[in-house]
Amino acid sequence: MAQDTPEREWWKEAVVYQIYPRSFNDADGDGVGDIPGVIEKVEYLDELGVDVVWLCPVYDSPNADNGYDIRDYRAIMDEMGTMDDWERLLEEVHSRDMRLIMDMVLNHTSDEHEWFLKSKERDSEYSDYYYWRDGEHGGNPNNWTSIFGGDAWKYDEVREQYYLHIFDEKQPDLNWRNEDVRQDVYEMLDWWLRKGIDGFRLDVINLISKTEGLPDGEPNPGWTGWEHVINGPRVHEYIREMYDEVLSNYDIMTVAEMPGCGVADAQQYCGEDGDGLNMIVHFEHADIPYAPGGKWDLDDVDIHPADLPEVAEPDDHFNHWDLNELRDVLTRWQVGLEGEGWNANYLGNHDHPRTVSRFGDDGEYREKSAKMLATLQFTLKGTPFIYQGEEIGMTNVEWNDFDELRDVEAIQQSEELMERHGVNFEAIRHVVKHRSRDNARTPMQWSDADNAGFTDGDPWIKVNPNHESINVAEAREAEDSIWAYYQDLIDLREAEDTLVYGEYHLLYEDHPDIYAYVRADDDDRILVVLNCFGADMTFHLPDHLDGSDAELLLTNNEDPDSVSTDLDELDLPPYEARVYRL
Ligand code: TEU
Repeated sequence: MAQDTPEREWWKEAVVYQIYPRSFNDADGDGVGDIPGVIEKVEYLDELGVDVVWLCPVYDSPNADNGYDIRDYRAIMDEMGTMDDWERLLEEVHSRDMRLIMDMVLNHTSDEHEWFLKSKERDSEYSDYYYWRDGEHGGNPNNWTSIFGGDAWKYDEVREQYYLHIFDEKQPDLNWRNEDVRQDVYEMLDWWLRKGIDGFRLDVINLISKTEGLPDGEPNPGWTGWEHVINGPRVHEYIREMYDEVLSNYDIMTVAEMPGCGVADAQQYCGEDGDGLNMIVHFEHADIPYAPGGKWDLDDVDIHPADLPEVAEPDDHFNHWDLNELRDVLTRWQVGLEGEGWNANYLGNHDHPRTVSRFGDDGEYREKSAKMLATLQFTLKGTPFIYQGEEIGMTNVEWNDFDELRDVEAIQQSEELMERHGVNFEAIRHVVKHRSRDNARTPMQWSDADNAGFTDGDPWIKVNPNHESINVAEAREAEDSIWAYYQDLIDLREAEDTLVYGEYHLLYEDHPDIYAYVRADDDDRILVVLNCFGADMTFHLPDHLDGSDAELLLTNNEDPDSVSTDLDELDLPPYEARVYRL
């Protein structure tokens, strides 16, 4: 692709690494990861080869939802360090030619935010900053439920009204219809941008406009009311305004997290003539292993006290996914945004169980399948996002006791499940194992030392016992580790423009095990072939492509030198990944 192609952007060429700071590295020994801990690891990130660090919330917060409940947008949470620490982090990142993007939560604040405290006192300036309503027939103003379980309304004794909270009751929704709210938000965003950051990851930003009148929703086993909250009537107007007034003034990257966003919506949010956002973190592939009502819709799971102790479901039940479904979703986004927008390619983050446990095999083929999944992520068109620990193939963990849970969603949903079915934790333990967000939040495994080298203190959440064999120190010793493979992938993407800008052409539309596609520019073709499961497969190059001069660019095969370039008939061992230049 020619150097002067107008669609070239640094954020398209970048590799992003997501840090959940609470679980990343603890420098002061209080058991909670912190900003000085991140600073200690900037060098590590540089060596891995990442370009952009996305820092999950570090703002002042009472931590009902680990920082996604912000009490003060302009201050750093005590546990995380100080603003000076944060400034130092920015410097450290920039001095290595990397960039920093901040996670920003604008749909809601903490109920301890000054705006909310004033709002509930009916302070004239702030009275209308949140959704306040009188009750209906002695109950909630409508039938909406919270994403975390339970009702979406809470009665406030001071104001004697109910307020809306789509997430936890400590996360009241901001009323974006109020222009003062919007102006305050924009000013705050500008304040951060003036500090020199390189962009934002915008939390649930497509939830900020609710249907006028807040009508009842269709009852839904997962989340009632979502159709009045997601992609609401004025959402494009608000985002466009935010872009025009603030974001467009800076050369930044904007990653918008959007549950319930389809590719047609995405074209509007981030397309050429869209609202100005760069890319969308959508949920269409991430939600595949879940029932229609979402990850905690468990009507299809047997939970009967009588079944104990045989209640444990085979792991397959929870992680079942169909390649056709995954390929359809990814292809829809690849094709739908071609020339129209840009994809954010992730498989896991802090809200989902671990990638290799969901989409790969975290037993026998852990290393091989983790590498295969990473190959998928890095060779699709879009910006790849690594979630901390993916680069060493971290896995889910057993949750043996209710008291081990830390995630507000896992706790609330488990309580609801136990109550609904009249069972104890033992009966739903297997559900939590495959659904809890805590799986992704166990501490980063730096070494085989106590607490995985994460902290000298008592970790705030349990450490996965498998850190004895799965850890960074070990991965960096071994030449063919997952870690080394990530480095290779990053190098490859940097070297091959076609992997960044080339078009995606799907091959093998409905093969149940093999996912294959070509990335193509005018004069270059790169073929990606992935055996997604644990059986041997054979791949045949379709007739319309010429594989006679194929050159192997990368493989996760244990013996790369033995790998064939005969694409007419290619034997693929379990979880094999191959990248060829045609
Ligand atoms: O997540 C939004 C969201 O809708 C889902 O991730 C949801 O929390 C869960 O996965 C449903 O099963 C964002 C943040 O990423 C998450 O950590 C926060 O808890 C949430 O918003 C509220 O701010």
